[in-house]
Amino acid sequence: MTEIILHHYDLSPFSEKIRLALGFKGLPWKSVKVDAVPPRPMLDALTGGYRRVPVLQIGADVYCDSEVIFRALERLQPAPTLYPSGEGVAKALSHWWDRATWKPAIGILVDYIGEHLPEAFLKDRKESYLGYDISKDAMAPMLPAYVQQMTAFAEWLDSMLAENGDYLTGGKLSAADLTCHHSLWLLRANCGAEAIDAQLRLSPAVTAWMGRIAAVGHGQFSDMTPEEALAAARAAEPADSFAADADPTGLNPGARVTVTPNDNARVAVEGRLVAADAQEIVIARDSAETGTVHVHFPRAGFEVLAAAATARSAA
Ligand SMILES: N[C@@H](CCC(=O)N[C@@H](CS)C(=O)NCC(=O)O)C(=O)O
Repeated sequence: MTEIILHHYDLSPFSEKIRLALGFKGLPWKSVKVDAVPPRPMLDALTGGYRRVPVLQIGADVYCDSEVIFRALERLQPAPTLYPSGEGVAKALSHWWDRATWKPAIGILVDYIGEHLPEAFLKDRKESYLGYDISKDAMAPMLPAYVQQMTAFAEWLDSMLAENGDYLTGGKLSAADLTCHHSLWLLRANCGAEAIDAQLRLSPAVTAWMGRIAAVGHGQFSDMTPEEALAAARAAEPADSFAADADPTGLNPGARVTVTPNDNARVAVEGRLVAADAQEIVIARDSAETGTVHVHFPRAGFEVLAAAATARSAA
């Protein structure tokens, strides 16, 4: 099997979801560490400039965003499934959690450790990623509101566990568990579990569930250099593993399109449309460093437009 390569950094909670998913599926993987602050020229060569982490690479196929990475892993190895209660509930829960908790979680995080974050990190997050200032001083006035949001959401997790048993969507772990774990993991790991459990009123059921998710582990992995990852892309042909029915907006294969996240880090990646359905879009890109790669994105949370239309709307 072609190697599974994860481009990530340790403190990235969205990467933690994927490390756990690889452990859960028992898939061995290669770890390529990227800097927490761009530039990341070798990763850009693979993705066409998508500016977030994690990115998963399997040969000449590159998957941007944790949702489509889950989908790729599920295709590669269906069992054990990440969707034991169906895809809809797990994906909807994940989409809500990722978007609703990210700003509150960062606000609480910087209250504990904000003074240790380098200036370059804060500048990058404001100017190129989130669009707002995440320094401790800037976020402090809203701290009570962030705690209120996280406390409300944590009670919903408790209610799901009371209803469903060991995991959020039922008796078996799903993608929703790996997602809802991630921002609490970030806070407990960096601010102290005891302090966070008390501040966010995490119930014993929620903390026991956190323990069950952490126990999944990251599976078997070893380091790889970014140069080796680029060589792996060059040596491979993109796979035809994605059987697309059709793009819901009538974009045709071969069309030049841009794909842009609709929440933050709004960098457009341009390429030739290869395949699309309601859940996933694949574009082809060519470069000397990588050869031809297929770059995959989810549809939910991303805007796909004809490249000419993007140019017009930017003008
Ligand atoms: N929707 C994306 C969100 C990814 C995301 O925001 N990742 C953070 C790190 S946890 C990031 O990219 N931060 C800015 C950066 O590292 O450049 C996903 O699910 O993968």
